[in-house]
Amino acid sequence: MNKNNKCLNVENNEKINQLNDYVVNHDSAKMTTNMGLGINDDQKILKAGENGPALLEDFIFREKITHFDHERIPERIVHARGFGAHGVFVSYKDMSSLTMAKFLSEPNKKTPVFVRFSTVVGFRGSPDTVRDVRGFATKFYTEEGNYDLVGNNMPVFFIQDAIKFPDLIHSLKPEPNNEIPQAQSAHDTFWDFVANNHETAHNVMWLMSDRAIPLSYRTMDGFGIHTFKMINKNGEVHLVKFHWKSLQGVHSLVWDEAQKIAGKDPDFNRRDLFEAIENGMYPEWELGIQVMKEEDQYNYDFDVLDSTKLWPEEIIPVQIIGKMTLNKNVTNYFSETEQVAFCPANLVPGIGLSNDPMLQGRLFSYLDTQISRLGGPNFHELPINKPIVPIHNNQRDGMHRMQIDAGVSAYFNNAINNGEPHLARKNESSYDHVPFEVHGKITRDRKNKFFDYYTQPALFWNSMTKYEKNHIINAFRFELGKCKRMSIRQAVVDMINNIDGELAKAVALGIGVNPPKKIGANKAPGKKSKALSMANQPLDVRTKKIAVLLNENANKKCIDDICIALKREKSNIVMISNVQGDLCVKDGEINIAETLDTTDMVLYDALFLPDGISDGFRNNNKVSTYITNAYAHGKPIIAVGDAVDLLNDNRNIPTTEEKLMEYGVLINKKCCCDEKFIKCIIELVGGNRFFNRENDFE
Ligand code: HDE
Repeated sequence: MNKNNKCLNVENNEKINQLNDYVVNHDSAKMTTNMGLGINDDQKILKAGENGPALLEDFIFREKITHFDHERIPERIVHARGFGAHGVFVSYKDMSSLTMAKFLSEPNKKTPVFVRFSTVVGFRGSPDTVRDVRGFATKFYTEEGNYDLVGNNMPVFFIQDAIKFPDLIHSLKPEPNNEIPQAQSAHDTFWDFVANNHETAHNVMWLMSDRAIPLSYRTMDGFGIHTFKMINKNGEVHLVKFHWKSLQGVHSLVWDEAQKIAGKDPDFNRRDLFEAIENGMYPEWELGIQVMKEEDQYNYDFDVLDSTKLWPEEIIPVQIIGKMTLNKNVTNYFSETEQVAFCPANLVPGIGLSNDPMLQGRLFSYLDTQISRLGGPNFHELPINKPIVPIHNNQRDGMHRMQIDAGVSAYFNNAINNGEPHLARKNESSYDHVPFEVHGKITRDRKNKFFDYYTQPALFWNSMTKYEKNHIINAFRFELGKCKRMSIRQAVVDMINNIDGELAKAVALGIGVNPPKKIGANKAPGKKSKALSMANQPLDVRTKKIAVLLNENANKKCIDDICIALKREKSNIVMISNVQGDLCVKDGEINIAETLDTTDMVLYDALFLPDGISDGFRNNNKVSTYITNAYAHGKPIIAVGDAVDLLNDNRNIPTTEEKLMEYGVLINKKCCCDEKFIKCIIELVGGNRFFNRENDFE
């Protein structure tokens, strides 16, 4: 078997070796044309005399420019903005009682993976931190072929039927007359779609929640959304939903911060993932499944084929079956992340499809879109898409065919090639569609439970803490407040009234429309699901970014004591002052990485104001903006020695000592940093945000 079409060893992560075979290193290399001809000048065009016109004859120029002219491919219609990384999936246990999928067949089985995270709406160059659903697409390179789990960071979708997808996306994308706004749902056409398609209610609640502005790709969960099937060797079928549970905890930005980051660092989420992997802080997710017996599917108040409904985890618990670690950045963004092609129809034996009308439509769309995006039917041969098992069939030719198919028979049955490639034999892995009976008339109708649009959104609303509810109300007010047509605002308020009347009233009061005439009763009275809230998620101090503001009066010992302890915990410390370079402070030198202008507090998780800086930074507007933003966005603040005075200047920050820790402000006027104080810092920096600083909703 030749090198390019052989079975690779999954244990040794030979997928990476396979990719490496394509990596070209340009070190110590002579420049050539694409034909291998040596080039000694590619900076000046060939001309008829020094002052003369350029010559068409200059094939070196023409080749360079022609390639440049064609170096863009169409961006993805949705999920255009994304970032990917390689990793490995390790199964925890033998799942063969549920599925014959080999990558889940024994404990500790390793499978190489590639994951691409994305936003949905924005163009390829749009900012990372917009309010949007995030894509969470995973390609498992298994020994039975590629398996793609193409999910999102929310467990439900906006619509119930694939045929409506173009309508949804047309309403979400910038409006067609002026292509405004970019990467935003806050405009008339989206909310007009929502108001006239109430099946969107559930996903809209998630979109208005903090889940839509993740702090990091590392701090998001993932969901396969649809119901899938798991099939074991005996042909027994179970219904499953897939979950990725972040071991970093699920954490988000706050809206004001997210908007500011969109300008200060539009690459915020991709930079975070890239740097975490470069620094060896590999993010991890556990794979979980919810399992339902086929015969139980009608026992619930939701339809398992409805993508706008979740299976409450309290009713059907998530069992954890493996762990994924992302441990390698791509070598080339375009070749890998841009050219990767996912498809929900990329399945392995043991995993099957349900009749969810969304999922069924997706099976068609993904393959279809790749053909125009990647320029033909051979995109599976691109290194990132290539399985780790050999490919043999009678498909031939097409744009950019790389495989050189030997022999004269490209058909089946044949005798010329002894009937090869043969159909998989009993002892060889192959895919069977699970047989099941279908009754009924051809119809476009749906079952009744599909039309219950409001119960699960109410469950979501009821499960939120007070601050999460406030954030949702604020988000609705922001988004609807951007709609020019008052009739759309009113229609959405009336729609939310079906979920919870108090929510509808609170939204209406902020956007100049009437609260509903009759305040609606909550649609899921007394019901909650703890799994839906993001509050009290675990979080640790590793990879947290701490901004240290300093000037020439800073006390170096104080900085060293605290920073060394935080670095030991694998936090990232960034020194910020008025100018970059080495700064002479009282008792030594400190290298300044950023200035108050080149960076911003919104890019950090905590603020440290060391002893000595007070005089130099008093009345400095930039410094007070750092402090104000850190406080407004719920971030821990540590102030030592005279730097405590800088906090006292900010009227929002509590000054009563016993309240300080409760509000995440840690001060030490004595400027000595004993062990107890440092322990408190680590606990504070490693904890959650302090949303109790926010005003209650008015
Ligand atoms: Fe997608 N979706 N989608 N989608 N989707 C695409 O495929 C589509 C849906 C999701 O990082 C496109 O390769 C239809 C649900 C992700 O490359 C396209 C419907 C979920 C990604 C497409 C849906 C997703 C895509 C665009 C309605 C969560 C990015 C480029 C039935 C379970 C994958 C491409 C990546 C991408 C179609 C709904 C997730 C146009 C028709 C539900 C994560 O084919």
